[in-house]
Amino acid sequence: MKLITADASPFVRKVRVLILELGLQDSVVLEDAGPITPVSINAGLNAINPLGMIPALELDDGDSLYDSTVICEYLNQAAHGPFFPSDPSRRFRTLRLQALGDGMLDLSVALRRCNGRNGSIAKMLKSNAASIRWKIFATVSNRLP
Ligand SMILES: N[C@@H](CCC(=O)N[C@@H](CS)C(=O)NCC(=O)O)C(=O)O
Repeated sequence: MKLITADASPFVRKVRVLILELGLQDSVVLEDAGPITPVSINAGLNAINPLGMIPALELDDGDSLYDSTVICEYLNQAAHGPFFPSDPSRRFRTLRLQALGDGMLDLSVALRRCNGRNGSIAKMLKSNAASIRWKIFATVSNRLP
């Protein structure tokens, strides 16, 4: 399998942590995606993920998977890992925890794009980020999923 990556991507790091946890280092080759920007097309990446986003996983049979949530669940199943339980109650708590983490990562990516910018969208995102961070802190410290 080949994981299409970029060093700065927190979603790629999430998948790479799972690869280490599952002991799959020898089964997954890492390949840098090359230049990715929101306003340009990376043809090689788009052939694997029409959304043009990383991480994307190329399977040995030529098929591909994308979105870190799908990739993580696939890798866990391939390695018979413990991270996505099948019991419904535990499963949905796990998926909720993943959604919480992904929400924080989405925010971090959006904020990085605002760096050094002070337009109205950047200002709105920064103030949303402060509010969301406060809500996350309050939620997580009171009742961890
Ligand atoms: N929901 C996606 C989010 C992935 C994502 O935001 N990737 C960013 C890099 S951290 C990306 O590829 N951005 C390229 C773009 O927006 O064109 C996942 O979980 O895989």
